Amino acid sequence: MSSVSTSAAHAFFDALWADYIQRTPSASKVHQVLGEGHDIINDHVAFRTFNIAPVNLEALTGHFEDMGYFANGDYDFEQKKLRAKHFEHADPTLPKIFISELLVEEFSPELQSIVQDMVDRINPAAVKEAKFLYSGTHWQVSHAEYQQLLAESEYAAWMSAFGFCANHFTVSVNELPGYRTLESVNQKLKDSGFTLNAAGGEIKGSAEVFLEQSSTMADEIPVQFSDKEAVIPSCFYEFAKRYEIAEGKLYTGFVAASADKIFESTNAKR
Ligand code: OOG
Ligand code: NI
Repeated sequence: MSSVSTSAAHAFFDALWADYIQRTPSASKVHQVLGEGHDIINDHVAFRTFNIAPVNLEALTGHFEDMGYFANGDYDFEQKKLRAKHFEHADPTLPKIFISELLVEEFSPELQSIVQDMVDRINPAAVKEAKFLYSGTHWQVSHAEYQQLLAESEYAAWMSAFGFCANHFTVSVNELPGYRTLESVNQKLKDSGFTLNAAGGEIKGSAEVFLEQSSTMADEIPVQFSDKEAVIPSCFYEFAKRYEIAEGKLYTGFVAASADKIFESTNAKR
């Protein structure tokens, strides 16, 4: 690990966070409620993309490899038609990275054509800069196109509205002073007025799979479509508690069955 790549990584996450809180007003409130003046350590940050050039998963992961990250897990989501990978860094103060991509060819020709039109707007040279990862949309779809995508894939619709950005940051409950359990974190959040994602239960996973996760339902913010403005779900905050797989060694991977439900944090609340 070079200190050059580590300091570049810290600068990257500062910029990514500044972008994320613009569409996630509740993120700063999460820090106030849980942090009470302490720094919050993030377990991981998640990104979404499409499996088509020039923005497929492998095209984006080069930025993390440049920062010193290495790949350490592959995940498949058959029903949602997604695949994902996770990356880790030798510097424990840097968050893990979870990147998924939509398997576009498995959807209808109509969805494929809307997505291809979106991706065609991207300048391939822009993808080669790390700041592409928080560059947002490079296109504008109509509200009807958004609805059409939503009918087939909530993920595709979310991408059409928000593009490239941090989908969520994740509080590391292991490193959160004052809380021993994920239940107590969830209770504090609910008492403070947050709505948790209840898909598959508020707590996804267990000590048996070495990872417990929960998340807020995404904030809802106004988005300007090509024809009109509409209020839709943006980004959320996740909470993760990891368990030891060996003495003094926490599990560093993800759990596909739990992740499958975390994806639903950007569904509409009702
Ligand atoms: C990613 C959902 C999965 C996790 O920690 O399991 C995930 C997403 O919603 O893009 O973040
Ligand atoms: Ni996550």
